[in-house]
Amino acid sequence: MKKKLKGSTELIKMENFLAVDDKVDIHSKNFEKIMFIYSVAIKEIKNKLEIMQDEFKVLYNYELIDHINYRIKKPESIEAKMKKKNLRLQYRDMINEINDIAGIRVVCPLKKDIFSIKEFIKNIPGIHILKEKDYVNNPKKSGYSSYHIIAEVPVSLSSKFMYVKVEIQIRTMAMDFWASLEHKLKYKSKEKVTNATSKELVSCAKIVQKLDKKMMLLNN
Ligand code: 0O2
Repeated sequence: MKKKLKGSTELIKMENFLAVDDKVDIHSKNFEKIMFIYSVAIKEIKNKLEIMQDEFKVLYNYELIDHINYRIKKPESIEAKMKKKNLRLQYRDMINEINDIAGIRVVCPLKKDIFSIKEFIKNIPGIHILKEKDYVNNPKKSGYSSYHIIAEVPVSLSSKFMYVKVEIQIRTMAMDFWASLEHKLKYKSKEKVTNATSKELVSCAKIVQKLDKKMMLLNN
């Protein structure tokens, strides 16, 4: 669908921005162009989240958001994820199937904040929510806990306007502590983690859940 917006700004699909049937080449100009678009999407959503963070501090004297991290997925990790998902190494599959090329993480003090933040995000004007994954109420087998939103964020360039996919992860400081360590130890490690270590990690995740519960009670 193509639609004219105000003036000469044209709504285009990200797929129309380049030759999507081309093979993904992480050293090409095309790849650089796409990564630029993802980086603009991150700026757009980061800006909104920072305003939310300041708004709660200034207007309500409440630290809703402790900090915000963001990243563009490394080219090698994009390729690796495409191979793992058995995708064709074409831009079309990369754009349509890899949801976390642009990733932003919102870290908050309390578990209840996660659900407030996700509602505020869903109400941001212009944002399209594509998918939600509640690993807070349903942690992964690994013990991983976080709330994920896959959304399309409006990106405006000088004469083009498009929706770009971003993955937003929302988690408490305690969940973040666990996930960062586990990620270093297991998720990205070349070495196989033993069953015993995996079990220890699951038991640590349970301690994190208890901690988050206690912090909520204390806060109440
Ligand atoms: P990295 O290095 O963080 O980028 P889908 O969106 O359904 O097509 P996907 O992307 O596998 O499939 O979804 P999922 O399982 O929700 O994972 C998305 C991201 O969540 C991961 O990205 C991690 O960042 C994080 N994540 C998921 N499971 C775990 C886990 O067990 N431990 C930790 N520490 N993080 C996890 P990547 O690309 O896998 O990794």
